[in-house]
Amino acid sequence: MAYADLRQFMARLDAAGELLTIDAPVDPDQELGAICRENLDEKGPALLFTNVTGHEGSVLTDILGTRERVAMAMEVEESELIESYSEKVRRKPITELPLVDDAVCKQVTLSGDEFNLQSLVPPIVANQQDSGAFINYGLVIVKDPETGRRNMSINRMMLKGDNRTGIWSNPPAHCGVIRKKYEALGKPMEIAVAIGADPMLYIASQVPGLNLGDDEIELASAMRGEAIEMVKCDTLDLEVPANCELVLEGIIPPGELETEGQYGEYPGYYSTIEQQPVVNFHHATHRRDPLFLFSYLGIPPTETHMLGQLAGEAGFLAKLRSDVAPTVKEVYCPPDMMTVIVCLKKTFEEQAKHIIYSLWTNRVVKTVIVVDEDINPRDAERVYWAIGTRCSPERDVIKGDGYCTTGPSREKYGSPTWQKMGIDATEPLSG
Ligand SMILES: Cc1cc2nc3c(=O)[nH]c(=O)nc-3n(C[C@H](O)[C@H](O)[C@H](O)COP(=O)(O)O)c2cc1C
Ligand SMILES: [Mn+2]
Repeated sequence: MAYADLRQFMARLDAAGELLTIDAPVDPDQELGAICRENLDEKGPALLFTNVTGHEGSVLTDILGTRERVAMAMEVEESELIESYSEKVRRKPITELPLVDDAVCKQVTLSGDEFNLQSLVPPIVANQQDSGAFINYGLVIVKDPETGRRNMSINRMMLKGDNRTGIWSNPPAHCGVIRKKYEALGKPMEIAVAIGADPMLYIASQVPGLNLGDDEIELASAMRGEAIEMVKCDTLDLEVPANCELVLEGIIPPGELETEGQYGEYPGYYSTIEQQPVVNFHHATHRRDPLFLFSYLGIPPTETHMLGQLAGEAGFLAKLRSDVAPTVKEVYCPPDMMTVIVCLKKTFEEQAKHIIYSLWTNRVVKTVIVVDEDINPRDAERVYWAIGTRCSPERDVIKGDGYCTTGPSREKYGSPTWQKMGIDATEPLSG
């Protein structure tokens, strides 16, 4: 049975000893983030903070921080995780999502003067040099103005006061592409942010390789085996999952950009300050005592890396097997999300290079290492050995340039584009 909502999943975590409740007062300014950091490093449980200074409700974090918890969210054994994920993301989306009138996310309505974003959102400044507090685990729901198709993604939103936030979308991601369409039309973009929902929505929101027009909520429905009930927004022509904790309704005006960031990003560095769109929120609905969901972001491991690793290992294996190398044995994605190690039974000499070029098209992937089938890709020392003994840098280290950057890095030469690297650490076939 699929989880009906976040609370059911939280109860399941609790029953499995995977939830720690922290009743002591915790400062949302860096203290909460520091606790999450340490907890992630120790592969600790999900954390429920019931006493966040300056915030009335509880804050739940790190729900998908380990493979074990992702397996619980997908209702499979940990050993079946990759196989199950691969099968579920290939399911036919459930396109008929029931619209309900009576939804728990509408238990409380805040409109007009009653609406105050600050009273709904804990002011979490996760890392020391973040430019302020961010909402960073909201399900951002928008519609393509040309096709009317819905898109759901996770995008950080910097709190700016006056019910206003920033929003950041990687330009090639759908949310960014759709916003550009509204911008070109000179039209405001309606945006709903659903906070706290069935964990499958978070997993589905991070599935790579979807097409513009693919609705992540329809996919999540297929992945959990049951349609997600939706409810109409009060003030927008958008629908949101009916059982979520909190819904924020707002508008992105065209032609308005403001400074956004800096922000501690998934590669482990701060993003730079840039001009980005803003969101003006004007309305909210929520459950009584809404849970707020937050995800610490920074150096791996984090939830973001956990989901990236899972998507990478399952997705790249399927892609490579159907694309350039049916004889790929295994794919290992270390938690950094930028490196992929492919274990291959090579059938033609150039095959490792084909794999490298094929994986570079993924925007997060930076370094691809290909090893032979006798090397366990998860054993770093064996991988180093293979590189040391089977790779001729002149021919076997290949480089690509001109890719768009996906996050801040500390490369030395300040290139505006991203370079990529491939290491063919396979033996010659004839050898
Ligand atoms: C906690 C978390 C925060 C994220 N923040 C952002 C963000 O601020 N901007 C962004 O473009 N992607 C962010 N992502 C990644 C996107 O949600 C992801 O790439 C998604 O697939 C984009 O979907 P889309 O192509 O439909 O827009 C975040 C992911 C997670 C797990
Ligand atoms: Mn999308």
